[in-house]
Amino acid sequence: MRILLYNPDNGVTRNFMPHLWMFLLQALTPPGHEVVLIDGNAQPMDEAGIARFVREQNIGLVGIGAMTRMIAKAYRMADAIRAVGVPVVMGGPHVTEEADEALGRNGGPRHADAVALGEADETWPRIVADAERGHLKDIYAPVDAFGQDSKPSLKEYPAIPWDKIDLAQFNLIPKMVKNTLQRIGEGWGTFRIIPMESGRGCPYGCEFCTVTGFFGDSIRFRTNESVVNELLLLKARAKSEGGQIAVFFIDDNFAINIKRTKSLLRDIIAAGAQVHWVAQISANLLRDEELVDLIAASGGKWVFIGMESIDPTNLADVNKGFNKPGEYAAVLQRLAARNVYAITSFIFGMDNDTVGVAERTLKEIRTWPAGLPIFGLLTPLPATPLYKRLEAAGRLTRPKHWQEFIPFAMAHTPLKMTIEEAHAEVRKGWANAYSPEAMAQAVDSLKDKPLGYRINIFIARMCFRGIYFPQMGPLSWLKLIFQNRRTIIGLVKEGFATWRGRPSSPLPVAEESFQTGVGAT
Ligand code: B12
Ligand code: SF4
Repeated sequence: MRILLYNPDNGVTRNFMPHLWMFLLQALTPPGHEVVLIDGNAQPMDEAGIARFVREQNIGLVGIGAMTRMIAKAYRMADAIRAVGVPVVMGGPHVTEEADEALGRNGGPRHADAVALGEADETWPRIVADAERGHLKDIYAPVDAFGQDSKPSLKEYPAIPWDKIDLAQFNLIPKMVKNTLQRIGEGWGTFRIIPMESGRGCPYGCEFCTVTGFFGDSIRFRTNESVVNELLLLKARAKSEGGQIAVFFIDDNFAINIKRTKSLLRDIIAAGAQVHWVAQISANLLRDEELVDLIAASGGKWVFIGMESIDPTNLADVNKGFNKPGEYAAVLQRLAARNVYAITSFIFGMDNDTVGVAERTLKEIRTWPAGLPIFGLLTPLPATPLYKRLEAAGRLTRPKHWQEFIPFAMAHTPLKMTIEEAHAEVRKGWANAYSPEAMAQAVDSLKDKPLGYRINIFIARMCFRGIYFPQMGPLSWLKLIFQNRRTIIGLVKEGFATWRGRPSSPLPVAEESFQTGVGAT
């Protein structure tokens, strides 16, 4: 049977990174089937396009995975596929919580023939076998022999065959410069950010987050050996095709068990498996100097920190009191001292937020080392404690907000400001943090570092700006380049001067500029 695994586009940004679930399920598919992957962010498709694809490619089963924000698109695509007679199985965090919606059991239309609840590592082979026999069940739940909810152990993690998978759709290097760049230094013909997990689960239970409910509060880890081998495979692939890779450790809290993280990082270093990597780590765990040393030595370049708010009352409200705003600056300095920078994520519209929250947050950010701030709105995702609290309080203004997804729009009323005021605060956060002046300041703040760091922060910031401001077409990029022309001219001049000063090393900038794991959003 030919199986298509499809992830819908998020409708806002191009994907800088493919989704891990597709590669994982591909690796877990029993022999005898062929699995095709399409990520809508890399290969945009509409309903007619996917219906044509499944017919022409003789696809016998389609698996669709989606977060809440893409679910409306996922349902439309599923409807189009089912209309041409091909069964659809859906999985992922949204349908796990809203299985009745996907199966049309709550009064709405049916979108999926089957739903895989929770982690599907163990149910997927059964789903494939049932689909082949034409006997798909409605629901596949990961349960043990006693019918109890069971979480897959990651000790027997499958080897994802990165050396063989067709990754053409995930190359971030534009086609027109690919051939030229392939010849630069160690080769830049391809640049891919690859998702990898080293563990699952998070005990912290922040109120707005799906993770503790979905993956559980006890953490399961892969063996160090399996992670190291995967890194080595990816490294070898990049080398063999004259390209580069960076890895995004998608663990929700990569250092949740500091002892184990240190041991993994030591093993990576010992095996020479370092690649440039990004990971999510909460600020409280970055107090450990030795951990930060190992992060830097093992290739860590960017750390995503869910700071959420600079107001301790807000943090306590969402059960994230372990974040201490008073230590944010010190944590970022500690990272920057090792040339590791941070993606700092903030949520506005929290219950203690008032008008002016953006300016107050920006004022703090300006005192920190250069990084990549991002601003979102508190969003009640299905089945989270936040959703339940707001629902009980009658505060949800759009209880089924996912049925009509609107980027950066609240679905409930904050306590101390209006929805419109919260939207204006987010806009202000993005507009100020990514203004040409802020871009220039970020570049300038790294003036004592090699040029590559300045180029990287600039490119990463240009791309991150696109999370909020639509900049998908060439025209919007041209406008952006024009607005930032002074910084660009400065960097080009400096690059030219460096190149002329170091004739024996023809392309030093390219070598240095690969400092960031985050290429484009
Ligand atoms: C990596 C990641 C991202 C990446 C993008 C995704 C990517 N390219 O990988 C980035 C950093 C960009 C990102 C951004 C956001 N993310 Co995110 N992200 C994650 C993260 C940390 C890991 C995802 C992952 O690969 N997990 C590991 C795989 C193995 O798990 P999985 O995807 O769930 O797949 C398993 C099962 O769900 C199931 N399954 C999944 N799909 C399918 C399909 C089929 C057919 C079947 C059978 C089974 C199946 O089987 C898999 C194996 O067991 C998760 C948290 C988490 N730990 O999962 C959040 C998470 C998915 N993100 C979340 C959110 C909310 C966001 C944002 C909206 C945050 C924001 N406010 O801006 C943005 C939106 C992004 C966008 N523009 O679309 C939520 C989604 C909750 C929900 N109900 O939708 C999660 C769960 C975290 C949370 N805080 O609750 N994210
Ligand atoms: S620490 Fe991160 S992953 Fe864990 S519950 Fe909080 S927000 Fe979710």
